[in-house]
Formats: sequence, C-alpha cells, structure tokens
Amino acid sequence: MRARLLGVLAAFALVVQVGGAVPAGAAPRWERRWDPSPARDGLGAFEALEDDRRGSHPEGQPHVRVEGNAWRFDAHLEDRDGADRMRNEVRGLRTSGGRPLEIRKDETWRLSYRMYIPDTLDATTGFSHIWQLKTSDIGTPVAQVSLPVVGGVQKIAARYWTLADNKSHDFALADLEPIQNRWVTTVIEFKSGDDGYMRWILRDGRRTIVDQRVDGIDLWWTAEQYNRPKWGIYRSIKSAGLQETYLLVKDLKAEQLGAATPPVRLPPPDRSPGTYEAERAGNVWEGAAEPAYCAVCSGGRKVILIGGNVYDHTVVRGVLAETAGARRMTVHALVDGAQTFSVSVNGGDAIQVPMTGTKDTVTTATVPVELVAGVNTIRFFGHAARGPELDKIVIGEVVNGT
Ligand SMILES: [Ca+2]
Ligand SMILES: [Ca+2]
Repeated sequence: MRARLLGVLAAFALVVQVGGAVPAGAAPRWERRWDPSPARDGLGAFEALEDDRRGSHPEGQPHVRVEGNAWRFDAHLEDRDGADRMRNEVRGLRTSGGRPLEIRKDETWRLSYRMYIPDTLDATTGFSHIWQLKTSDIGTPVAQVSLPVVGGVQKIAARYWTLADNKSHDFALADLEPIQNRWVTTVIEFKSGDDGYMRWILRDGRRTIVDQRVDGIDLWWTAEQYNRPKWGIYRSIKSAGLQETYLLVKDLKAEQLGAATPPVRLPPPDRSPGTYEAERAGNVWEGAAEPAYCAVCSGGRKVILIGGNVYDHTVVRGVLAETAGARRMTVHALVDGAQTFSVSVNGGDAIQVPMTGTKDTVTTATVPVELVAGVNTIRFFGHAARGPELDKIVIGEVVNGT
C-alpha cells in the first residue's frame, strides 16, 4: 500500500515537473507565465529599466513610472540617448518572485496588453518604436512595433528584422490616427526559432483591425543569450514636428506554448582568494553594460557592452587589500581581436589594458594596480571603443619595488 502510494506521488511529481497536468501526447497548451500588476510589482515587473540611461534630462525623472493601473513612458523633447535619438524603455520580463523570464530558442510566446497612444505620439519619418524584441549581445532588433509614416500617412506597423542585411520588414500595418486617444488591445505571438513566425493582432474593442502572421522567419540570432521584449518610446529626433508625449500600457500578460524551460544551471563562481567575478552582486553595471551568460566563463557569466562611449562601464566593488601597495591584477575577459580596457582604481588616473584574443575563449592580461588598505573599487571603461567582455579579476601578490 505504502509502495503504491509512493508510486502515485512520484508519478504526480513527474507530471508537475514537466509543467502541468498535460497528458502525454496531448497538444501543448498556452500557459500563463507573467501577469504583472502595476500596484504590486511596479517597475519590478521588468528585468531592467532604461529610464533616460544617459542622464540627459534629470529633472524629467522618472520617465518610466506607474500611473494608476498602467505603466507610463514619457518622451520629452530634450531626452537623448546618443546624439540623434531618445529612449525610455523597460526590457525583459520578471516574475513576482524576482526571477527573469527568459525567452529561449524554439519557445513560442504570446504577449498581450492594452495600450493608449495619445495623438501627441506621432508616427515619424525617422524611426519610432513602441515595442521591441531584442537579445543583449546583438545590436539589431529581432522584431518591433513601430510608428512609421508611409506615403504621407501615419501608420502603426509590426516588423521583423533580417540580421544578415540589417533590414526591417513591415508585415502588417494599420492607420495610426483612428486608434489614438483610446485604449486598444494588441497581441504579439512569436516562435523564437531559426524557422520562427510572428503574428500581430490589433483590436479596437471587439473590432479586429489587424490579424496578420508571417512564417519562415529567423527570430533566433543569439548563441548564449535570450530574447527580451521591450516596451516604451525609442525614437529618432530627426523627424519634423516631434511633440512631448507619452505611452501607456496595461494588462500586460505573457503566455508560453507548452511547458516552461528549466532555468539554466550555472557553474559556481570562482571563490579563490583575491578573485572577484564581474557579475558579482553589488557590482555596478552602467548604461548598456550588464551581466550575460558565458559558457566558458567562471560562474557562467560575464559583463558585456563595456566602453565605446562615456556611459557604458562597470565597477568591480568590494576589492579587499590587507595593506596598501601595488598588486598584480589579472583580468580575465573575452576579446574580439584587439581591444583595450581603461581601468581606474579608486577613481585614480586610467591605466590601459590592451588585450588580444578571440570571442570564444577567456584571455588574460596582468597589470600592476595600486590598492589602498581596506576596500577598493575598480572601474572598467573605454571612451573611444568597445572593450572586452569581463569575466573576472584576480588580485595577486604584492609587486616588489623592482
Ligand atoms: Ca537563427
Ligand atoms: Ca564570471
């Protein structure tokens, strides 16, 4: 009797593990994975915030916030993300438990929400995106919902991109003006695969304005990272007549077709004395810099998108030294050809760390750094060009006065 009961429990556990009460052989069903609430989750509903990340308009903060039962994105005329564009967005999905929801290869997802586009949020001759799908390691977006002007008429369009020629392809369009100043419903369904598809639905009340699908498109470009949706306003300022404006979204939901993919299991960080992982909690990742997966790195992670401008940098904090003096610091990084880190210890003058390597193996370079007794911070940046991807640093022996 007891054995039979255990058997039943084991079978039950197995079913739960594979993602719900789906009998073997049944067609996969849509499973709700994300149902955030502005009141409960706030901006924590998203993996990360890109609220005027260049700091162009501090008095306009916050540009992204909860307003009533919606999330609101403001676009001011002085906002800048680089010289020719502005950006106030959120990226990625996060569960109420704080875990990022990663959209991985060959997964099929359906995002649904309501949006309010005021008549001040114009379609433009330059780009204006109000939704994107991106991966952290590739600059080209995978897919978007955008507001273009086509033949002199303001449109809302769903598009996918092709990576090889860096081109966008609008596969479904509707007139923008009839859906401004009202809540409309949109659904974006896609398969994140080499042979993927995208479907875009736009509804005004019970009326379906668009329900269009494109098959046989490549929506999977990354080797190690994952696809992340983005909401907000990201637009070129090279369009005549731009107005201050905003976007509201609410009732955000994400469903996945079939069982959830188990989380990626990462190797443990290197806990050797003097070792500090770039991805260690408490470090600083500014601008575009952020931790990302890395199969060949210790801890399974690295920090990507360091340097290339004055914004994107990372700071390794909590670097301990018992005594003041010079130490050998070994930098472990993934290097694309010849790249250089600028390194500043405790805000001191930058030292240059040139490295040469390939993107698929960890390369090291050792330089002397001057540490204070106690806690040090070490900043990795690069004003002129994108730097390597940082895996970890190792603080070694004291450098003798040779
Ligand atoms: Ca692909
Ligand atoms: Ca690492």
